[in-house]
Amino acid sequence: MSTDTEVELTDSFYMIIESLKRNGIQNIYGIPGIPVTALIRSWQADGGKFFACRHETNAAMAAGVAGYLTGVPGVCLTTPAPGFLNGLAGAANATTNGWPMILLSGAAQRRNTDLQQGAFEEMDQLNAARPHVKAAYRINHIRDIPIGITRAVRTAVSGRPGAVYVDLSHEMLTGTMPAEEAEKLLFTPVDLTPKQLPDPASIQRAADLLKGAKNPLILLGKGAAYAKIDNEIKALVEETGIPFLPMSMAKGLLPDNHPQCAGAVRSFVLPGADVVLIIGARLNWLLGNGQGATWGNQLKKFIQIDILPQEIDSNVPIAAPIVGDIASSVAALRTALKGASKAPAEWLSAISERVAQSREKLAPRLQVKTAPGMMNYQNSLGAIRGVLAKYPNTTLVNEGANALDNTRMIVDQYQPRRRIDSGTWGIMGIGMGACIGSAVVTGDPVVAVEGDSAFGFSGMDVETIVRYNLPVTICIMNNGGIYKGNEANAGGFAEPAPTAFTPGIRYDKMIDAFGGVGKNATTPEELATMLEDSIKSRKPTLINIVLDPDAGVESGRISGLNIERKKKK
Ligand code: OXT
Ligand code: ADP
Ligand code: MG
Repeated sequence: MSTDTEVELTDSFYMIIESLKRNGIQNIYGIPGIPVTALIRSWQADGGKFFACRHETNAAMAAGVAGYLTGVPGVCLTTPAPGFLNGLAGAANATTNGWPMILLSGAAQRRNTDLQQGAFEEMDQLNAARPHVKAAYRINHIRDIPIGITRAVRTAVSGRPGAVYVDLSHEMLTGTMPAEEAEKLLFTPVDLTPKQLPDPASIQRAADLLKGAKNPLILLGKGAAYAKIDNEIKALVEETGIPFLPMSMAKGLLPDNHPQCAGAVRSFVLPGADVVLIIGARLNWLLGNGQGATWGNQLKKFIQIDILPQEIDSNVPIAAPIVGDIASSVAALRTALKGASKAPAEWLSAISERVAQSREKLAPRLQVKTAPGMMNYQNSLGAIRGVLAKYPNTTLVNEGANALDNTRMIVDQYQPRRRIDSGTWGIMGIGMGACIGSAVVTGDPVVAVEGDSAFGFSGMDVETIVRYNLPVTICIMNNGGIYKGNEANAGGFAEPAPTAFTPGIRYDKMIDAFGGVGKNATTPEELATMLEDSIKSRKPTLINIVLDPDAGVESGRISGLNIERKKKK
């Protein structure tokens, strides 16, 4: 008798599935194909959830968003070469946003790939991934699976979170080993996100600065939302009496209608503040890189809490850096500030007055009447705003240009981590993936407010939303194009302008075709009723919102970043 028949063997699929489970992974998003189809079937057979998407980028976006919302890396599984490359776009987005995720991909035989002999879907995926992820690892042997998967998970969640690529080599995927030995290799990791305590001296320096401030401001970023210390952040804000400004995805960490929220007067508080406490935000393009007109052309005294040391002084000098995790740093800062007097009342009342004015100015614009089929961003979003206020546990997914900027301004958020958007890169294409990821991990309703162009980047995954019966409502802000739908070809030719789509598209018919609910809204009243019905029903729904094709401006609020032609023809 040969040894093979005497020793019970196990295979790499078992080792991958067990290792993922021991790392807390319950869901995988992806697309099957050679060589991972059987792995996916085995995962499902074992009770794991698999969300089969229609494009790997959307699967990877779903995984990234799931990672952001839960703190457990979202996992995306792809086939080699193009499947992997599609997934890589979502992994790069997760890395850029600081979201934990893992991209697992099957790969062609290393023997042929390394000699460039032309294997099926041959590609040097490890090296292609490297610049776009926090780390890229390859598991070459079945014995390395438990360590390899845990290493990926620990890398994804520790420090500044990000995406990790794991190359599942063909040789490894076909491997077997004795079952008894395999069991000894499997393990559950201990303390995946240990505390990273700040230096007490850095806390004292920051507390002293804040105590001496006349016009202090707290800037909350999505790192603060990710830290999930919502009550402690609320306590810091309320104990100090310091006004706060949320970055886009930090909206709702404290409610937008909180008396200290300065969201409605951004261009007053950024130049007006003297000391700014940044919690989990980067001084990148979204904050004028910490300088210039955004800040009144003055260098502020910045206190910055971040887990990544090299984020400090990345754009401008930081007067009081605090390097540590947000939970430990905020706790230490609160202790150091005990007994300190509150922020000057004049500063807060000047802000409150302006916030009230700003909100009053906006209110009538949200009610304006327009002819049927000629809605604008303000009255359509006014309707959406009213409905969402009744369902604060809804996750809002948002992308576009005008569709993005107006929604951020008009729709208030009331709960933490309920807004997912184009993020740090300002990209289109997060839409349907973000809907899938957030619906899966929260179980709560999701409403996507999508520019009609933005929607096109991920639109086919509406079918996935219908197939898994996810409680998602997709609202398409249909102005017929990118920024506007009525631009003519600049040369006066008959072909369309680069920004214009086919007029009068009925996106609602798309979801009809898949068996979901399609609606066409021509007035704010219709829209409000359709949206509320849809949230209540939890049925996958798409509402085509018919806007005036002239509604919208070039590039929304960031038109200043455009480059105009220097020499006119
Ligand atoms: O204080 P001031 O006076 O300044 O006022 C501010 C607030 O105080 C006030 N406010 C309020 N007032 C009253 N009440 C309330 N509640 C309130 N809240 C706020 O409102 C203003 C604005 O507030 P905000 O937003 O805080 O302030 P501001 O100054 O705008 O903030 C600056 C920024 C930079 C932080 C902010 O603007 C921001 O976050 N911007 C993000 C911009 C972004 O990411 N844009 C997306 C990219 S645009 C472009 O690249 C597009 N592409 C190209 C492309 C991309 N991106 N990706 C890929 C993969 N391929 C191609 C494309 C194709 S957009 C696009 C499609 C566009 O077409 P669509 O059809 O999809 O969309 P439509 O435009 O709708 O047609
Ligand atoms: P926003 O886009 O909202 O301004 P960014 O993504 O630019 O936010 O910044 C988030 C910051 O938060 C990153 O610099 C990241 O390193 C930091 N961060 C994320 N999680 C933590 C944490 N738990 N503790 C400390 N810093 C964190
Ligand atoms: Mg549009």
